[in-house]
Amino acid sequence: MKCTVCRGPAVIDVRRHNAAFCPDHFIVHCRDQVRRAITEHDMLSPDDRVLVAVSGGKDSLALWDLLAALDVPADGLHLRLGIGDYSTESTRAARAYASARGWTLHEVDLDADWGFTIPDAAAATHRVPCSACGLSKRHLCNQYAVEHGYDVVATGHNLDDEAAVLLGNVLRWETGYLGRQQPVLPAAPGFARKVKPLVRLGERELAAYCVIRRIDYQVEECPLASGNRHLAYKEVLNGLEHRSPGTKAAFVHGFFARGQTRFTGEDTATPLQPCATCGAPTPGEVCAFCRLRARVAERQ
Ligand code: Q46
Ligand code: ZN
Ligand code: ZN
Repeated sequence: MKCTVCRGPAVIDVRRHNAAFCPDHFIVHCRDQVRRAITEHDMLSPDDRVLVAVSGGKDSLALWDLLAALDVPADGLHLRLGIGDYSTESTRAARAYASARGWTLHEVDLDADWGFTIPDAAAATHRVPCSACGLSKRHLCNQYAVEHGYDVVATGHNLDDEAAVLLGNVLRWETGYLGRQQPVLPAAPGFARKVKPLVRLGERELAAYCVIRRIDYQVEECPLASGNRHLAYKEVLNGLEHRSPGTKAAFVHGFFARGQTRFTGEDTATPLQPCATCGAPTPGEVCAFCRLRARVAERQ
């Protein structure tokens, strides 16, 4: 296998681009894909203060690295979720990465700062842990950004994540979620802009990127992920991609280009007002995060 660019020995093939790359040209490919995503979707302006959500996994650390390579300075925010050894190791990887580069990593500790962990929340809600976890992550990242003057929150959602979420939303015709599934969610009162600069890179590419760049990331999967439907959707999509390379990218980028706008406005039925407890914008009287906190507190 030879590098499509320089004909030197290739270390990875990217079938959907009908290409293979040596380490140096693979890094160039990853940077090009991120630059293209940022430009195509108008994700960032030069003066933006950017906050990267840093879990300590491959996607978020690669994202931070790629943004720096593209001259987008960003601080990190790590949320400590209290998921046993998995969280301890994730925090270690995130801190080690930031301190080796002298970059700023902020932390929010769900247990110390908010009085509960994700396993506590799952037990109190009797639902899969990922619902309480996703809700908490969205709320806390946005709150941190708004309170500390960041314009943008960048997350490490990659092409595989977006394809799996899109398939789930289509299978259930979740029109409200489809209306909000965008590579950029614009800022609104009480909300920082949300961007996903990795939407043009797959999971396998991001793992290879970290190996080539010698980024030490948390390799374990979250032990609470097993109830997550997206794992099954990823398996199905991997099967389709194997038979027909480019399927995932066509599905996701075709949706962004031609499908998504048909669903905008589907979720704006209720006007937002400040949460009575924390002030975050919410359609109800109390926001979902504060309701979650109250449920966990009741049980404790
Ligand atoms: S950390 Fe949280 Fe993920 Fe674990 S509980 Fe689910 S959402 S799987 S990215
Ligand atoms: Zn090359
Ligand atoms: Zn609230």
